[in-house]
Amino acid sequence: MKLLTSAASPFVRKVLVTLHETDQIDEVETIDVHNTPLAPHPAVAAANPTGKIPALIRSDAPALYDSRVICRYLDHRAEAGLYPENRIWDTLTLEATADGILDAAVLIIYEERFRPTEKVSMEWIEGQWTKVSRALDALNTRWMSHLNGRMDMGHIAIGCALGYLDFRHDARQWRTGRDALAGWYAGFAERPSMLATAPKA
Ligand SMILES: N[C@@H](CCC(=O)N[C@@H](CS)C(=O)NCC(=O)O)C(=O)O
Repeated sequence: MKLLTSAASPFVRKVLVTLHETDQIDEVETIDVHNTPLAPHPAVAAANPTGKIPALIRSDAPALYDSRVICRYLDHRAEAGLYPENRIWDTLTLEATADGILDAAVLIIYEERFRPTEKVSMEWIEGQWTKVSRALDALNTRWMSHLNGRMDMGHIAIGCALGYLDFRHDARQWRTGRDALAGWYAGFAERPSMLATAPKA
């Protein structure tokens, strides 16, 4: 299998952490690509019509894309139990919360990076940050008992989302007023899978 990656992408990181946690990292060749909304890499566009990474190219079947699909496929392949039946809807909602944080956090970076300066909308950026902030509050108040339980895909996704906030939005200081979540992340960030996949610019 070949995985189209970038060292800065938090969605790619979800897949890499899953590969480590399910002991499949040696079964995938990673191919680093330069991919932006304005200039999708040809290999990415060929594998995923939406032009986004990660995409997983398989030799015997069509490419898979969207981190949620790839992670679920990898879990199924390894029978790793990252989507426990007894709390499946919570697990998927937690993953969706992480991906929602990431969509908003990545769009802020794109707004600043890919739009002409005079067209950058601070109001729009703050609207995106409000989504992040609301989701972080929900995690800190409503999701801590899940996060403090046995690891599933929700944990991996939230770990990657918080790692991305540290990487790209450090100045926003997401930990302030969210001690429970910050405490949980301090432990999760020390997992070997997280240490091995730290984002790079
Ligand atoms: N829902 C997708 C989001 C993937 C995504 O947004 N990837 C970014 C890199 S972090 C990308 O490839 N962006 C290029 C674009 O938006 O055209 C997933 O979970 O895989």
